[in-house]
Amino acid sequence: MSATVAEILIDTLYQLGVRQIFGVVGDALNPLTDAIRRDKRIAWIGVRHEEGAALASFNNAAVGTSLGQANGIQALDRERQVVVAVGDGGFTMLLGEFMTSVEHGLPVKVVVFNNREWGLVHLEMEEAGLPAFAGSEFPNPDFAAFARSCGAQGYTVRTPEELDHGLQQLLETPGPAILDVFIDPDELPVMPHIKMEQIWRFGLAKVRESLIAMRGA
Ligand SMILES: Cc1ncc(C[n+]2csc(CCOP(=O)(O)OP(=O)(O)O)c2C)c(N)n1
Ligand SMILES: [Mg+2]
Repeated sequence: MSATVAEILIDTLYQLGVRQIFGVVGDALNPLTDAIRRDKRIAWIGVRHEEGAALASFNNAAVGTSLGQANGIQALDRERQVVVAVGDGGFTMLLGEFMTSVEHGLPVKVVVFNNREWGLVHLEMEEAGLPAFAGSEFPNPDFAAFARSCGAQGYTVRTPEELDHGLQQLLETPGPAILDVFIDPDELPVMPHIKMEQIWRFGLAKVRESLIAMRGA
């Protein structure tokens, strides 16, 4: 019997290393969940809504969950200050959660590491010897202006010298607040284990990126 699209998809996901899928589906995706149930190699973990999926999968290093978690923690104990350190990509995945902080008067403080890119993904491409794709970079809104438009406070730091003052302003704000910290996109994250092979491929990717830049492609 020939395979269905859902079965091929599940097999491909399994080959790519996927072992759990968190989600909520409407009827249109029933064939997919049915294929997961029959296949048994991948576990289906049903949740009530998309944000729940992002939260439930935190043990798989899901980005985008931190402000939702911070709101929950701050609601449990309003006396202790909750500070969120979050990448710009992860933060913009669930930006609306900041309005939840405002609505419920949760005084969370958000420090956004603004490098205008999916930095780790960019590095992973280069580690594989590939020039980073254009799609790994993105424009951002003005996070401080966004905070103010929500009825909260927002501050911006563009140089290392401004950081201390920015953090002080942030922590002295009584309600929810965002500190938008501009980071050099070329700064490399410190990885726990680095193999010689990765260094070699990273160099190769940099040479390829230079050649592409010279060609103007
Ligand atoms: C929900 C989810 N989608 C995609 C990924 C893959 N991923 C791992 S790191 C990363 C980049 C995060 O970008 P950002 O938050 O801007 O942090 P940066 O690496 O730039 O510091 C992505 C997309 C993930 N871990 N979780
Ligand atoms: Mg980033």
